[in-house]
Amino acid sequence: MARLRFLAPALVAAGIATLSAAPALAQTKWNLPSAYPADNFHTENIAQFAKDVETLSGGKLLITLHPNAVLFKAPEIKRAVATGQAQAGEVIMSIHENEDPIFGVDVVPFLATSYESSKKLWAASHPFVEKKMESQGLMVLYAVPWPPQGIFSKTPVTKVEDLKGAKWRAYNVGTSRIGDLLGAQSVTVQQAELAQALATGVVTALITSAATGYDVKIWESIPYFYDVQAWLPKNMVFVNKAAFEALDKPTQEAVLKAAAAAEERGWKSSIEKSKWYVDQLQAKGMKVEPPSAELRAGFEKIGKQLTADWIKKAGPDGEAILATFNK
Ligand code: PCA
Repeated sequence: MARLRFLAPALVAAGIATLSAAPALAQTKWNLPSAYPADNFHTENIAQFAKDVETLSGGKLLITLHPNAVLFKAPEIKRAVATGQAQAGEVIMSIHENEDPIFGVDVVPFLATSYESSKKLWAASHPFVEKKMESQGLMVLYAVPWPPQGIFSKTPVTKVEDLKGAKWRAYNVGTSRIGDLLGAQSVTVQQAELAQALATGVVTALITSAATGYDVKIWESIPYFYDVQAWLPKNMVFVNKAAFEALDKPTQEAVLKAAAAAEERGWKSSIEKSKWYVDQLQAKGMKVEPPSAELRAGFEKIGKQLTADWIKKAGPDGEAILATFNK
């Protein structure tokens, strides 16, 4: 009896919800898991994308964004979308380099270190990434780069040898391998767990953007930042292909139009905010410096090794991308 009494209001509420939500037109709802905080520039851009889709589709497609890896952890998002547990998602492309070298094209050290060259590299590699995603039942909507990657460290770094023995945080295969080549102890930690890993001393050095440094309040445990500008990794927003194809034509067009706008807006805000993020680190009292010539040369040497490895792994596709990129 007590249980019935407990259930009754819930049932009534559910009934009301069903009635009031009865759509005037067929409405589709998508979930979009992402792995970064709600106020990160990538995430804000996705939120705007979702709004645009709602407006452009006349309310026919509603996308709910789930930031901060609450729905799925970063490494799980792509599979969740491929298997239809979510309809769309966002992930850092290079997290999947272990599946296919093509996903690591934008983290080849010193290959594309400016926004301009990153754009060129994306244009050259987009068709190959798209082909791979399609083979997994996915479709790329757009991609946006993080600001250039630099070194954060608990202790001063004037040469690569200073990072020997560091507890080196990695976010993909490439950064983990860099840790190995540095003689550091690599530990893979995604951003959602990074603040804690820093606070507990599990991590003492890492390579990432000033944006992520800012997002995790890195100045609370790390005092040094060296603006190496080694590469600009991209996040991509993608969708389950079958879910996309189930939409009517005008709604599909609304998604594509909103995606094209999101790509443009995202690159613009990454560029505009990249300096702002570095300034914030400085304002919080961090020592922000360009790398010394020796540090830069050391990283370039490691970069050469990783570039050679990537070219070997990526085979003819990699060669084709580099040929277009170098034109
Ligand atoms: N931030 C993400 C990936 C690259 C970046 O700049 C991170 O550190 O997890």
